[in-house]
Amino acid sequence: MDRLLTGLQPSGTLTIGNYSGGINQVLNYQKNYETFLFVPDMHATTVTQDPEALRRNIRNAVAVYLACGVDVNLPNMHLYIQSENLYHANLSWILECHAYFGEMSRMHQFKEKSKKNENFTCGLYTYPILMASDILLYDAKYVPTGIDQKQHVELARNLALRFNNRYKGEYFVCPESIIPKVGASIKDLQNPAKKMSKSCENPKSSIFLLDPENVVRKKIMSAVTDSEGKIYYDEENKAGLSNLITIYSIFSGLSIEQVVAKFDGAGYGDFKKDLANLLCERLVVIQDKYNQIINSSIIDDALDAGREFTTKIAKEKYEQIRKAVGYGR
Ligand code: AQP
Repeated sequence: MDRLLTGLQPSGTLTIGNYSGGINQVLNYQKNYETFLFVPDMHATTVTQDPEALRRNIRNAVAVYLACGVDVNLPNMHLYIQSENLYHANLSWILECHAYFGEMSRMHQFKEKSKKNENFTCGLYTYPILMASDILLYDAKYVPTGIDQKQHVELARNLALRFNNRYKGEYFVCPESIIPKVGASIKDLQNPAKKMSKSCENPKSSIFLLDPENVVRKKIMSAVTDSEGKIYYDEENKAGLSNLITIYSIFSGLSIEQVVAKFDGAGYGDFKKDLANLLCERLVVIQDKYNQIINSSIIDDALDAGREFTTKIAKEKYEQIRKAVGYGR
């Protein structure tokens, strides 16, 4: 089985955007690939985190993965926490010494996120290299992500190629991103020029997977659209409405064309009401499961098994790389 790897940083409660770019893809692929699904808690500290909130968000993230349908009973599913495995940071250092300042300065996410805070950290600048380490440690061939992470997977690929060439061996597998055809970038409900994020400042901008029903309804009903009043898909000229159509498509399983056909002739108000009903129906199921799981031992059992399994693999890879570079005796 080829290996597939992805993670969602516990920098807040996961959104329907994270569901679309991350979790939903794992659900689609988990039976066909050896899946490495982790909680990148070290990535979350590239911006300031409250330690208690971070710890809570890590557990919440795992409970959400499971509640959405990630199946830890599959023998090919490995679920783990990044910081519990020291090899991620160790390999990251080696990769940092092979990454160029120029290429790192071109990372879109860094440019975006560093604008928000004058005192951004060095971690924010170098975290794509840690992400490369997360991927390369396990010889992952495929990395399902939203469009925002595509450039980081390309960096991982470039670092793998550069390392293999420099040390003349097939040390790393070159990874490829898998971007969903629909829902690669769910937009901010209040400003569809931006992507939806966990850390959006406006609470009406994002729908969180654990939002209560009444909150979901309000957010959908107040989502920005346009004044034309006609339902069709046009990302450029009708970004807000097209975003809602995309969300409908993801949560209904209908194609974009089928959603548009279903609401042919309807008004925005009716479409939004139907979308809110659909989302609430789906999220209630996830939230019920989440409530059953959050305090159960399933989480720790899965994470313990995942840590043990993945640490062995990571250690082996790290030792190979360390030797190739010339470290130690
Ligand atoms: N809006 C989005 N649409 C589709 N996919 C998305 N992803 C994130 N936002 C969207 C995908 O979700 C996975 C996990 O992302 P992450 O949490 O590791 O980092 P992120 O991309 O920085 O996500 P956020 O929500 O924007 O977090 P904050 O606010 O903390 O920066 C990835 O596959 C990502 O592509």
